[in-house]
Amino acid sequence: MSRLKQVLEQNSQAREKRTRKKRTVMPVYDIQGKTITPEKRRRTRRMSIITILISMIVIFIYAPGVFMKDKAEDSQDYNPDITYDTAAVRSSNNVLRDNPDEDFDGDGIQNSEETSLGTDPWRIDSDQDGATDYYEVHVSDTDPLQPDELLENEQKNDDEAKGNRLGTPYKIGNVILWADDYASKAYGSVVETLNGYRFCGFSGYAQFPEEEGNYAYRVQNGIHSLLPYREEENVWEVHSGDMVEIHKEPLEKTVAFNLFGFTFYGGSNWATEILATILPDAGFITATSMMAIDADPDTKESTIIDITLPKYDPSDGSRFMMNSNTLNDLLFVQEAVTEDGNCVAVSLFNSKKGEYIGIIYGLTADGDLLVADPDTMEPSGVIKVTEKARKILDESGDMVSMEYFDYSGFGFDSLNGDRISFFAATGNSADSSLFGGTVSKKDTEAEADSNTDQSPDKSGEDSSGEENEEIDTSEASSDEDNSENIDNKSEDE
Ligand SMILES: [Ca+2]
Ligand SMILES: [Ca+2]
Ligand SMILES: [Ca+2]
Repeated sequence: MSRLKQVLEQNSQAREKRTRKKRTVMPVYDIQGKTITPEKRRRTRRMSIITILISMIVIFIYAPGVFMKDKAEDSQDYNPDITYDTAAVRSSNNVLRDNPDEDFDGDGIQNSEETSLGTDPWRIDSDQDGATDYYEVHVSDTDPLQPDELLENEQKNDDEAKGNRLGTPYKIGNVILWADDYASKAYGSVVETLNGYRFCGFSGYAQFPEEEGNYAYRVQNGIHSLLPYREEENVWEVHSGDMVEIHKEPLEKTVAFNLFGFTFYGGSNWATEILATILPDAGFITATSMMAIDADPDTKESTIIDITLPKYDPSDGSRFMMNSNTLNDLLFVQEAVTEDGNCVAVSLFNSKKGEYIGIIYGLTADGDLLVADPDTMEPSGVIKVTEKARKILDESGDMVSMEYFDYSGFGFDSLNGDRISFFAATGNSADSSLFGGTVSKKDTEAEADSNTDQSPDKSGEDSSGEENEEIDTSEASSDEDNSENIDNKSEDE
């Protein structure tokens, strides 16, 4: 054996020893002190790979939805690049100064007095606490610029005097209500809209006129869902902000699937409903439970007419004398456009920014106002309108429901106190003098018959649903009596 051979052999033996040593299983312990075998280690590795894969799939399915939702919210905040007429701030102030004896908001307080009080001459309730400026200054002797809890106390006292309880049903318009709490009862209201009812600040139970139908749906982002129903009392559970539609027949259900932009619909059954529950509503792979009518939104159409310029004098300050935000004003504009084919001039005003004048030439399917610019006569944006109602203590101390609309668009927002004024129209049917002169509609709330003092909260031993039908509606029909008290002026909110 040569020396070389010997060395090579020794080397290979040593290598083998090293490998053998390496292969020796050294016991490995986990945190609990249990041995981890190689099989277990492999299993753990497989499990973590599967976990990572599943997480990636989950992220892939659900994460885009979060991102897309944010994007959708952003795009709603439509704010086109327009210029404001800042000179209008002075014009508006001049109009106020030159008309000290007028009462622009019709709250019973003259402009000059509003100026010295510091209250808003275009708003009947400057501090938005539900008590009109007149009531606070002349009746309750409270601060019209500091929110007070007058309404809630008034409601409690009123209930006490009449022997009513929180759960006593009452009526607003033709809807019978059972409030969940005194805040709902004192401040909440319901307004009838183009397609149904919107609940504002009210949470509780509602009963709708039977002739309208027996199925109440909440509509949220264009999707209908049946409201929770209490059969014993024949009432529907509603929450503040709910938009409710009444249907005569139950709506047909469907599940909308979307795979990478390809949409298809599956009939509603247990399997599709489970998928709709598991899968997100936005992303690359989605499943959304909806009603068949939600699947084709083309049923509602927008109204668009030729853009024509109404005759008006920009130097005429009369548009600064009003804040035409009542539902009657809105209905008047909608009719002028849809029925008479007339364009309507609108002024949006903010006491710091100034004014933007637009020409309303159409309505979206949802009733929002399509606006064109008077300089270019080209579409410039949309004024989004929302019908609202809230309770107020009017100048005579009556608690009434006031119907109005909120608006936003072109950087203006009624929630910031910005005004809106429809002040001119094309055609003969809509004379500019008609605008702002519409009487505010106030639905009188009627106390329901005290026999029906049965809250749906206390699961009924007897059927109050039948009793509800006995509610005397004669009190509710006093709308007209009430509106006579109202000055022939547009009112804020
Ligand atoms: Ca006033
Ligand atoms: Ca007030
Ligand atoms: Ca106040």
